[in-house]
Amino acid sequence: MKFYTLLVNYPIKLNEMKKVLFLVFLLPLLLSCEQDQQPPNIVFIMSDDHAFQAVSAYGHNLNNTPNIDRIAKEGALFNKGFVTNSICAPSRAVMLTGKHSFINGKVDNILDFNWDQPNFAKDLQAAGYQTALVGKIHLRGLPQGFDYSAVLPGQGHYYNPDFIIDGIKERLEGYVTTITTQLSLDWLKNKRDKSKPFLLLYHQKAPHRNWQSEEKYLTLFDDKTFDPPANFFDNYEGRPAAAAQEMMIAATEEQLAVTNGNGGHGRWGHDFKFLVDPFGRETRFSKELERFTPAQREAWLKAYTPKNDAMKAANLEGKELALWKFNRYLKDYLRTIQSVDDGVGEVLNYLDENGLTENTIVVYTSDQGFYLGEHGWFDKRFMYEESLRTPLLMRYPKEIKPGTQIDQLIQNLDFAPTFLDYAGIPIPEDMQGESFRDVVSNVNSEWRDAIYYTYYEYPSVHMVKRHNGVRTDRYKLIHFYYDIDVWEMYDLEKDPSEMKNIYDDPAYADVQQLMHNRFNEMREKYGDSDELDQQFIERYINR
Ligand code: SGN
Ligand code: CA
Repeated sequence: MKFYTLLVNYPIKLNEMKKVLFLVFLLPLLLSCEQDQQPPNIVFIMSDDHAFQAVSAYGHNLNNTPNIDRIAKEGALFNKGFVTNSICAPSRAVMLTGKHSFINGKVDNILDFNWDQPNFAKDLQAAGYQTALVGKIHLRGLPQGFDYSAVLPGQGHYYNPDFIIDGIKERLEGYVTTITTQLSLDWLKNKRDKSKPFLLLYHQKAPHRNWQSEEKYLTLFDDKTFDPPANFFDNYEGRPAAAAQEMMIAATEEQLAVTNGNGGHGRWGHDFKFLVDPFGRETRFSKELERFTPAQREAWLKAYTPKNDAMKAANLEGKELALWKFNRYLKDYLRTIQSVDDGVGEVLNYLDENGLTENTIVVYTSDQGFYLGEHGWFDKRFMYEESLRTPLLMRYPKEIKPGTQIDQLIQNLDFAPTFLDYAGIPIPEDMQGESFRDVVSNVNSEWRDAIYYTYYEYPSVHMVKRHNGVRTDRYKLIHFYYDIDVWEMYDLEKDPSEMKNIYDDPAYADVQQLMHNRFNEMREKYGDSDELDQQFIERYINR
């Protein structure tokens, strides 16, 4: 306010009008300079199950995400952003605590998360930040570390979702992605103390299964036919754990009949949106439509009925049927992303319009990657590339040059220490991630050369076996255990789609030894062990 006082009192012979002009044009500038001296604000945008293949900045030509892309255009695009455990709630627990699943205790979607432990939002809050969490968090209990929280219970619903707002549940009418954006903007505009720096976790449910799109996008991509990835018809040779999964887009009727419990492979009702399947069997999808308002239901049926009728009339079989299912899945999935991208645009606009762009770190990422037909799959969980890797884009004009590309191995473990670093808060010694602040500013090229991975939720929906492993820039070693004892190794340079398990290939004997060493080093470094694996098996069985 020093400048303001100076201006008002300065004894120059300006008439009142000129003085007003100075105040109108100069004051906001000076105030924004003062704001720039504050620690940076943080908008951490996370969507659920958003594959990097479906962010146009990565160049896969499936869809257009101009608003998400803008973050990388004006900042950095990470080509090697990974998770430590490719499943929702554990990923969020890692993001909050900066610790691996086996240390923070939230190893799967089922066991409880202990909110009493430290997390970076608590640290920022204690340092004077205004903090908010809006959308999906998938961790039971009242979120700790937030001045305001509006979260979906569990997975949440696409249409007319319940939200738990500061601990009180209420049903809101409308589409979940839009509502999550509105609640976030409302907090930014009306609910925070604007004299303080802020942290907003803006976390979308979309594009999580079962991919219900907003009314205005129900027919987007209707005129397109997508080709599946080259390994869509994978036969899983040499990879028994991959063969045992239940997450096929185009499972046969026989495979669907033996699916283990609820969920599993792509289903006619829930996933492909048929009220009556092509064999004349009623699905349970009509139950899901009961949540819709009459107008939402009408829009939905108007869009899907002709498409479903045409599909039935075509009597598709075999490969053609598989490709039809692939297209139905991919289009619904991409439609939900369009609304996510719209919301990102609205939040970026808010920052622009309020002079906040310069001093705000914006991150866009997902809780894990996702299969868009690679190996014939949807879902995630495996340590194979498409679910291990996430989209990761980041903008902070003060430190990151526009158009930066980052090829270092970054993990979701690194978010907590990175945010604390930017905020000027000491990073707790027991956090296991590293701040990548210098990496993204191209200041420091020293960085890790391998990442460690664990996955625990088995037996469960999708039947992905327990495994852990290590990935370097070029190689990946995976160990599947519990009811199987299988090692896999991949040369990502020669075989980026991980079709050939080279673990027993004599030509790679040296690499195998090196990777085993790396694996053991990693387990030791982070404090993981066979005993811990066994403990988590017992906890799971006795839950
Ligand atoms: C639900 C989904 C699964 C998904 C898990 C975990 N089935 O169970 O397909 O793998 O969530 O997803 S659904 O029929 O409910 O859609 S996660 O992202 O929350 O980990
Ligand atoms: Ca998820």
